Amino acid sequence: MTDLADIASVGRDARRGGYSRHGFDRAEVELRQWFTEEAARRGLDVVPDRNGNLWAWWGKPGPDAVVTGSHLDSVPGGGAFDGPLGVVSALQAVDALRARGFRPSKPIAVVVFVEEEGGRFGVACLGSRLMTGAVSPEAACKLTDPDGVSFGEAAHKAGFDPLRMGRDEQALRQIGQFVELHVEQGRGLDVPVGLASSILAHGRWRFTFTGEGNHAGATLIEDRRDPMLPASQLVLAARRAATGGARATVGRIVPNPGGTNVIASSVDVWLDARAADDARTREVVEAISEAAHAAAVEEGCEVRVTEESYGDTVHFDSALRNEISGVLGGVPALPTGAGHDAGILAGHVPTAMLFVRNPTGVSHAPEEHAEPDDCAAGVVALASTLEHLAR
Ligand code: HGY
Ligand code: MN
Ligand code: MN
Repeated sequence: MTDLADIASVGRDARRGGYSRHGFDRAEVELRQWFTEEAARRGLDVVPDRNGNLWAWWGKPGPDAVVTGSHLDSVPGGGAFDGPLGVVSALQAVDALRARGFRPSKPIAVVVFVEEEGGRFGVACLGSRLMTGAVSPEAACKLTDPDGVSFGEAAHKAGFDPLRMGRDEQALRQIGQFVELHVEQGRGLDVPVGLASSILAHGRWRFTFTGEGNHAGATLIEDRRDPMLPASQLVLAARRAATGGARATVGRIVPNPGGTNVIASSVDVWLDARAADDARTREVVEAISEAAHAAAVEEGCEVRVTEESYGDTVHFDSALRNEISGVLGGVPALPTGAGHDAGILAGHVPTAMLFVRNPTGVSHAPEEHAEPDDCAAGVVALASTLEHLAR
């Protein structure tokens, strides 16, 4: 908790509440600096990889390492635990292992992935997707933030060479197992620690509605082609389509130009849709797209849909999960609707996730919270897991 307190003032968002810490922005760069100092204080060698991720090594970097860690960036106005709890718990687990004189027979690494939330450049898990090749460096470096700054420029400014980015075979070969500790983001865990069984299929789609910008007062209703109308229909269609456990969310609508007395000329709407499998997710998005197109035609507007990111359902490695559950004396396994870097790595290396109880289940909001005793239980569980895997 003192480590979390150390960074509690970094990236506070006075307007939204909570934290806004995004890939390579000032707050996240400050957190990278904090992580580097904390790792160095423990004698861990911090080695940035070529995709913007940081690796702190206990032992010489080598194949079959036991890797843990998470991310330090947040959603806009996010909570204090989503991401940082996994990084801080990893450092605390190293301390606990050192305190009991454990000497790992394999390298152990604590990794911090960049832009996990996609809060600045729009694609979630960008650092782990670049490392696994799930996103090409060309596509990633072209992504821009709301001010038009590209990921490539921001990465370059932070000391990374965009031309060297891309699938990192060496980094992947070094990972024997990856175990990410994370605050639970729903209300599925009623004991201090659990394990993840699966992640919903999920993606992000951008809908751009185009009509005719005009004067809010001088334009008769019958003369309007107002893109805000089909945009609003999309929001309602998303809720209608999200049945049977599926989820569909519009959390971001940006009218252009965005004046109170101006009929927008275009409106961008981002849809986040998730469901138990690929077919169901696509079905939900299809239903919403149909409603959006019909509403656009009704209002004399055009609409363009772009899929910005997508990941199929993740089923975590049951052998590794059962092995860890055994080490911990049997903890519940639960599915999650939240995406994680562990979800990206699960397709490449044996991967598991430890969850720490979230008493309210609220996440991606300033009210996100985990009790100190449960956080401590998480550190104990992670330390036991690392000791078992690296013995
Ligand atoms: O959106 C997610 O599920 C994750 O927090 N990036
Ligand atoms: Mn998150
Ligand atoms: Mn997270």
